[in-house]
Amino acid sequence: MPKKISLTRYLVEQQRMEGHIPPELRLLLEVVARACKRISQAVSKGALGDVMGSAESENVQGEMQKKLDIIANEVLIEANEWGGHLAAMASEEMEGIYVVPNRYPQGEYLLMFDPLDGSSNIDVNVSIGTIFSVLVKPEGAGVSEQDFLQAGSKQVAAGYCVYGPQTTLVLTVGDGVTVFTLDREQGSFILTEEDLRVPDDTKEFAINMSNQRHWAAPVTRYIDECMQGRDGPRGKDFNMRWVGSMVADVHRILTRGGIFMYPWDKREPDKAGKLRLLYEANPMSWLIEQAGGASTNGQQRIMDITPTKLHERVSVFMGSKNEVERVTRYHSEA
Ligand code: P6P
Repeated sequence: MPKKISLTRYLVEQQRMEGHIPPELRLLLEVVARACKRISQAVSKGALGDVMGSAESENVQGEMQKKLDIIANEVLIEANEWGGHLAAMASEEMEGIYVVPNRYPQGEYLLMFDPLDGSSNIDVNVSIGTIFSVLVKPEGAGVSEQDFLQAGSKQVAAGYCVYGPQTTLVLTVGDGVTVFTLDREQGSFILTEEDLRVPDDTKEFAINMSNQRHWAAPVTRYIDECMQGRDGPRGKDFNMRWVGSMVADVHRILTRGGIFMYPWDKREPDKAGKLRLLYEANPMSWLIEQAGGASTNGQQRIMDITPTKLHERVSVFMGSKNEVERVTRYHSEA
């Protein structure tokens, strides 16, 4: 167990010692963490807080919005817009970018987030989370949607906060993956794990099996082999987990290994996949890679993909390196 220091002290020490975190980025990360604390409080109230259920509105993805989706989005916007560290924000819950209003100073960073991922689980008290990604705004006057369309390899910070039995913030700035657990008595995130490592191999896969008849052949081949267990070509039995909340599934994989898959399928052949590249797949891919895992879309490294639109979707295979490489190889062999 590392020394029990607060997120604030960790970021100050990282800024002073490692030079990884310029002052403005440290401020950004502290503001995002503070917003996550507020979201955690709203989420934990449940039915007591009149925050459950649908908001009777749809988001840009055409998905029914939960009240907490909108609350979480507003908390992140209000927390970040005045600090002077951001030029603009983008969110799963907003069609266009949110440019920092002229009444506030503009900064050099771009912040993207899924304010409350897995929100279909809100009403049934299953873990959900906030996913965020930080880019540097390209040189030049003003800010536009085009400035957000950078490959995931350009991220300068990425993380998530999972609202489960514990509220846990998982963060990378390119120097490994660090875990902070919310101490509700103190009201602070406390460092609880450093340098998280995803095992190269696993016996656990995460996929929504109800979509099996819609998968492409390489995915069917990979899962069939896992299901054959120790008598099949893999020579070992596998287990399956699917929470239906990416943050919960990826947190499990970062903690004990596994492979998370949300592949393209025939239901919507024109869509690359269900998950979004900029504020779901890219931040989670960086965390997984920083912990020694791998992340592809079946053909290439997800963080090498240059987005063409803000809410671009992508097919996702991420987690234990040897499993991701195997299912990616099956795609190239198909
Ligand atoms: P399905 C949540 O809506 C989400 O975007 C991810 O968090 C999750 O992994 C996936 O969708 C679950 O999708 O089709 O299994 O409900």
